[in-house]
Amino acid sequence: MATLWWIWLVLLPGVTNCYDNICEGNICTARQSSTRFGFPAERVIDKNIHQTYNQCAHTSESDQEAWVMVDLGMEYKIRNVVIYYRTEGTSKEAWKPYRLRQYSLEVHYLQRWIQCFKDNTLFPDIPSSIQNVSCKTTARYLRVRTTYDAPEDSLNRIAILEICEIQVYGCNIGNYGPNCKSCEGCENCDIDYGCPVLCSPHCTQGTCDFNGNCEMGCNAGYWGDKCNKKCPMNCFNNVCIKTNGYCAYCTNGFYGMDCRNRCGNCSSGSCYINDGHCSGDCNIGFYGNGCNRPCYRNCFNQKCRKDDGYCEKCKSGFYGDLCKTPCSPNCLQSACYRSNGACIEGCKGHWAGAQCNGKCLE
Ligand SMILES: [Ca+2]
Repeated sequence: MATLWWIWLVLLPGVTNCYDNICEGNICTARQSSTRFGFPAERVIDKNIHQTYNQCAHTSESDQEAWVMVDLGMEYKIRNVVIYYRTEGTSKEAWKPYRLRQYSLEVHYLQRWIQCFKDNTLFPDIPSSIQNVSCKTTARYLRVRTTYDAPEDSLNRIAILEICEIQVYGCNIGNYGPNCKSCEGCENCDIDYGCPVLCSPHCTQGTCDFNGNCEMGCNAGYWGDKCNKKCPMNCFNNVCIKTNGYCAYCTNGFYGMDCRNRCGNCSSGSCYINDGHCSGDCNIGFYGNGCNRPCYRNCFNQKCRKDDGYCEKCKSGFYGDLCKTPCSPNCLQSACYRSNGACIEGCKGHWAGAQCNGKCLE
């Protein structure tokens, strides 16, 4: 159990923030706009994160603008900054970090101060006493600055800061990632992701994020996060959906989500993408929703009804709904009525009856 406890203590800082704590190596210095007697600026970099007032720096009660500045000694790639502010106890009367409302975190870069973060807490809300602020930039100097005059204070137009520790996390220039690996010389090395990957030539406008994902969509013909997969060949205009590669529409004559299936014998040449049904008639000789079933061969002129294949007329010599039954061989001209097979022109020779299948009496 003792061993487990020790492992937990060692691992915890790595879990919360595994970038380099830049001031860990004693190179940083700190200043503040003014100092209340006994509360020097150095306390913000003394590696003591206790937040009781006598462990903290404290500006005096005469500033209209208060600031606390940390000099890292040289330029670094900064990722985030953690600020520990004075707070004492959890009771209602205990000291709270109300003077931290509206503070800004600024970095000095290219000869000027740039704002990384601005708090927007309004009275009576209180900011958290531990601020973890993203600040992805290159800089040597950082400062917490405020002109905020808290209504809790009776003093007029006074800004005060009581910061106990400022931790700056990042890497040496040219390095990135939780273990500050080398960027290996690339430009635009991101503190989190390192060197930008080459975008696929099929990203719209050639732009992608640090993982290579095309943010603006894909050029025609490609899909996928990185636009490196080809659309199916029969998509209309070669355009398919970026997330799944399905065609939005098919070129004439094809259907299915990937437009691989050929339409049947639709007279328009095209069919519905989801089921292949023809919107209009079938070509002569076919029936069915997809017009892919041939009409019965004894339909006159190969014409039949789209719904069920019913022949419009029968070829001479056949009768019945589907014109499957031959007329009696004893009908003159082989002609019979469709409905009942009765011979139209009468019977040959010695045959009698409606269908000419009875013999005349001798
Ligand atoms: Ca401290």
